[in-house]
This record gives sequence, C-alpha cells and structure tokens, in this order.
Amino acid sequence: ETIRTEAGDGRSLYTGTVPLNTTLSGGAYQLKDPSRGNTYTGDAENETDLCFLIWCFSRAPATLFTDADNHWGSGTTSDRATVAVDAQFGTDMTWDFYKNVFGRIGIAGDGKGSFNRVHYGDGYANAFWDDSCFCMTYGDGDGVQLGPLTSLDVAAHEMSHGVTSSTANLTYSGESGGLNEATSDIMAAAVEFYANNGGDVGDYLVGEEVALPGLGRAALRFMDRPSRDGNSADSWSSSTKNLDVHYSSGVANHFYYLLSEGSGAKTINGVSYDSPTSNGSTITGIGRDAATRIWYRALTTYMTSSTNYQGARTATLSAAADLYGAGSTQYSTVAAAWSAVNVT
Ligand code: ASN
Ligand code: ZN
Repeated sequence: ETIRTEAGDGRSLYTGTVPLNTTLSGGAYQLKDPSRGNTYTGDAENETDLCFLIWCFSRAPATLFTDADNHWGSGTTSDRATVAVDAQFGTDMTWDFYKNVFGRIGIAGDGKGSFNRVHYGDGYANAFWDDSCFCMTYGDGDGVQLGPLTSLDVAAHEMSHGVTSSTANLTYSGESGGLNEATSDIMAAAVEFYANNGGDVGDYLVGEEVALPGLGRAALRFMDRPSRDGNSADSWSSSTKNLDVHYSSGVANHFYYLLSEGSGAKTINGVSYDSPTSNGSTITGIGRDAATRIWYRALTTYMTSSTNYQGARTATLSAAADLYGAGSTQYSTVAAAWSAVNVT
C-alpha cells in the first residue's frame, strides 16, 4: 500500500491555523507526517505510566490522533486535538529548521522522525525529550503558572536536547549542563524566528506563550538579560557551575543574544530588550543567522561531553574561524561577546 502525504490544517492553541501533513489510512486521517520521517502525535490520556495502555516492551506509545476531515483542533483547550496541533507543528518547524538551515535530517541526523505525546499526567507543568523512546512528552500545565507546554519554543527546546545528545552530548550538570540547556534555548529562539508564524513571531524569550499570570513574569527565561527571571546568571563566575542548569545557561544565552543583536536597548518584532555587558564594552551584533551557525558548528564539531564555559569560548572561536575566517568581524565579535559575559 502506498502512503500518500495528505495536506490538512489545524487550529493550534498558540500560533493560529497551521498547515499539517497527515496520513490517510482506512478512511481516517492520522496525525502522522510521511514527509517528515513519519513523526506523529498521540494522546497520553492523562496517564504517566503509559505501558499498560498497549504493551510494555520498552515504553508504550500514546494513542495516535485521528480525524475525519483533516481539519484538526478548535484552537481552544475544549478539545484534546488542539494541543496536538501545536506539538505536531512544533515538530514540523524544528524538523524543517534543522534540515533547511543545517542539512540535518531528523533529530539524530539519520532521517528518523520522533513522536509526541500530549496530555501527559494531570496538571503536569513540564515537557521533556527522552532519548530512549526518541519522543517528546508534554504536560497540560498547572493552569496557574503555566498553560499547556506545547508552544513552538518549548517544542524546539526539548527536541534540541535530542540533537545535543547525538552530537556533543554535553553532560547535564555543572557548566556543561548549562551549555546543554543554553543550546536548547538558543535553538528554540532560532526555530521561532525561522517559523515566523502568525501570533508567535520570533523572540529571545523562552516560554512566553505558556506563561500564565500566576508565574509573575512574562516568560520562563530572558536571553537579553537572563537575571530578569530572578535566578539566571548574566555572566560567568567561579560559582556558575553550582547553579541549576536552567540558570547557569544564562551565561551562554546572554552571549548568544549579544553576538546576534549587540548590547543596549533594542525592539525586535515588538518585544523590547536591554542587554548589558559585564565589562562595560559595547557590542555590535553579527546577526542571528551567523550566530546560530557558529553555535551549531561549535556544538557538532568541537564541543564534547565535558566542555565548560572556557571550552565553549574556544569551540565557538574555532567554528567562527572555519565559517568566516580568523580575521573576520564574526570571529572578533565572538571573542568580544564572551568577554562581555566574563568568559575571557
Ligand atoms: N523541561 C525541562 C528541560 O528541558 C525538562 C528536562 O528535561 N530537564 O530543561
Ligand atoms: Zn531543557
């Protein structure tokens, strides 16, 4: 039987109506995309132990979403398919970004699609990538601080953990853990700008769509000045390694913002930023595209599981030299942006 890719669409929770490629099987459409490695989205049915639902050789899949007319979701949480639309679209954009920008096909670079399970647990306020199932899991949030975790930047953040696992494999603790987390935030911002979609255009905020008033701030993390979240580091110190990895990531997130956009105040897509430097320098950014290419090359060519902040400086300088030359503005700005976050 030949599997055809069917063109459908979905009403998402966070990003308007989006195109979706699906599969027609036995008269029903499946939320499964043959054009992107058969990546699919299923319903975890509010369970956390999913094994019993079907079988349990390793980790049971969720129940694949199906639809009669290939128009998915309502755009509100009143139906279970809406957040599945967000999750599937997030996977689509992340797939397209890595493929079209870096020539990387799939999270592991082998053409294999991952899958998503949504509605995991009850009030679960997180999302995570799991290498062992090659899958993404999304909670619906607690409804007070966080809504469903299915925004595009969260999707791209989590799937980029899979990219890191299959490349530098940065150990998830200490400074390497901060670099692992920052890689996910950096790629999440890059995917959001790449998708440039409807109401969710690109920004240097992480999780602004999922943040509810009860969180008390506009986003989970802020790359222009990471300390805006009350916990993250703006620049490196000898105690950076002792921070939670979601806070030690601030040093590299800040580096990436400075490298892309430069220091000082700036408004991009209607969002205002004000990025300081720790050494009083003024940085002129080299643009997001070059900054992202430098980070990706450093991640996939020079970083290893034990790379620390000093090593990240060296790795990104090597990457900038490869891509733009050791005498380039890009190279000297990498050096200046690291110095501006006290990685000297
Ligand atoms: N959402 C968290 C993160 O990706 C969960 C985790 O895997 N640590 O950082
Ligand atoms: Zn993460």
